[in-house]
Amino acid sequence: MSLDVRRASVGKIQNSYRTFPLVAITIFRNTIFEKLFNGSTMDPASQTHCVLLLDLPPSALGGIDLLSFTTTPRFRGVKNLPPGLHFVFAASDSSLSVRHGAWFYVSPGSGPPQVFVKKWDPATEDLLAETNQSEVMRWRANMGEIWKDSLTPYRQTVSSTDSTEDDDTVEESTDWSALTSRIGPTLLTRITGLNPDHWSLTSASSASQDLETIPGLELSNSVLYPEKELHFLPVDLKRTWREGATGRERTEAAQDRSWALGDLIEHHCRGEAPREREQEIIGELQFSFLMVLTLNNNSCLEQWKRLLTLLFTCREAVKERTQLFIELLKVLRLQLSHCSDIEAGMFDMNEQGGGFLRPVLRKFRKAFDDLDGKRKVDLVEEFDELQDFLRDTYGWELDESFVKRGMLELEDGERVEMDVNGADEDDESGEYAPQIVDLTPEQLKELEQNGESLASEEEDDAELDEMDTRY
Ligand SMILES: *[C@@H]1O[C@H](CO)[C@@H](O)[C@H](O)[C@H]1NC(C)=O
Ligand SMILES: CC(=O)N[C@H]1CO[C@H](CO)[C@@H](O)[C@@H]1O
Repeated sequence: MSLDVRRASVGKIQNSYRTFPLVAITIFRNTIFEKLFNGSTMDPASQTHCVLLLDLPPSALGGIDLLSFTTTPRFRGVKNLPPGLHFVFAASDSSLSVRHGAWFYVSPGSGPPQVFVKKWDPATEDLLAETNQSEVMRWRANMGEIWKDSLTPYRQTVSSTDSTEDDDTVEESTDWSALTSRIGPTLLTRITGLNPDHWSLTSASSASQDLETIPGLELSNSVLYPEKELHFLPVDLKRTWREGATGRERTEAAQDRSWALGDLIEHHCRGEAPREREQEIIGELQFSFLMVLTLNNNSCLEQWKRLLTLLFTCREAVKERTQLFIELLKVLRLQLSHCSDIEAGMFDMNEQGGGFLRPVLRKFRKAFDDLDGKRKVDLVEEFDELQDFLRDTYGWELDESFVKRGMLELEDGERVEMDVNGADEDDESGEYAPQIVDLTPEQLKELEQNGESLASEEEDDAELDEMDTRY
């Protein structure tokens, strides 16, 4: 008894996130036998884990994990879900309308098939979990009615061999597991609130950090759905030193953000073990990336950028947490391999200069100078793979094989010549970027002779404040 699943348009599927993805799934019966069996009670043994997406308007956008599609009137959900974490999302149509999604977790093991029931509320245009247990029981009991014709098998790619009969092939994407490897219940609950199996958010969910920076956000359509606040790790690139730090400590913490990273890991991540807390940083990076990819949410994009900027401007931490950074480089490479198709601008990769990422990566490369031994070898290897990928895909050069020199004008008008490799980086990494130049001993001396004792520790507070405005 096969289910014939056809797509009206598959041309765009590889680029499913570039324009709004359009894969029409047309499900229809193709044999007389299916007509006979349709509606009969199904053999429970043939049932698999599934998620129902009910009450969607006609031609809605539906999606699960990395695949999205336009639904047909008959569509009721997705079956054959592999165990693990999944993300379903929907929107009233496949244009620019606000998307709603929810994370849920299919437990492994040999228990009975799990059924997740989500329904579209037309009044609020929101995707809700069905909380009425009698409703859930009713859907469970009547699964046979919709199983064949209205549930589409889980898949992550569209293969051309679709017409092969009978096996409802599960094409598992290993990428999805890799892209979610560090996302877990603790993280989802921290960010979206305690709502197991329906950790939800929408395109327009915002983080408090962004309320000032995204124009028009506070005016958004929050009458229908009061916006849910996302509880991201509080990355503040403008203050990366401890409370009460002054002078040199601040200056150093602005150049090497390891203190700020450590503070997030120790005081804001919720994992039990230290290693778990570190991995939560990666988890949040994965979460925010996927929420940009599937929902186009801007707050998540901002958090993704903030986290990467923070991580890649650490030096000391690279020594202490080498494993974390090796994993970071791996995860980033995989993410970047998925973002090239997203609609223009979202990830800025092809922008001249590579957006925010290229300069911070270049800077990061320099942190390896302080390392030695095996961890350096491992880190360099991972970095080189990322570098090769970026060169092949985007034509980026991260190597700095030449040293640029230029004149730097000091506050009193004095001009000194120095390396300006850092200069273009700082231009590009935005308003938070510290204006840092590495002085050679000669230059330091010269500065001191000119009465500008930048490195001196006796600066008084007035001078300090002045300095801070530059960081
Ligand atoms: C739950 O659903 C049943 C029908 O399936 C209905 O009779 C009942 O009123 C619902 N309960 C609530 C609290 O909505
Ligand atoms: C497509 C879409 O709805 N994008 C929204 C993502 O979230 C930001 C704010 O966080 C909104 O401004 C966008 O409209």
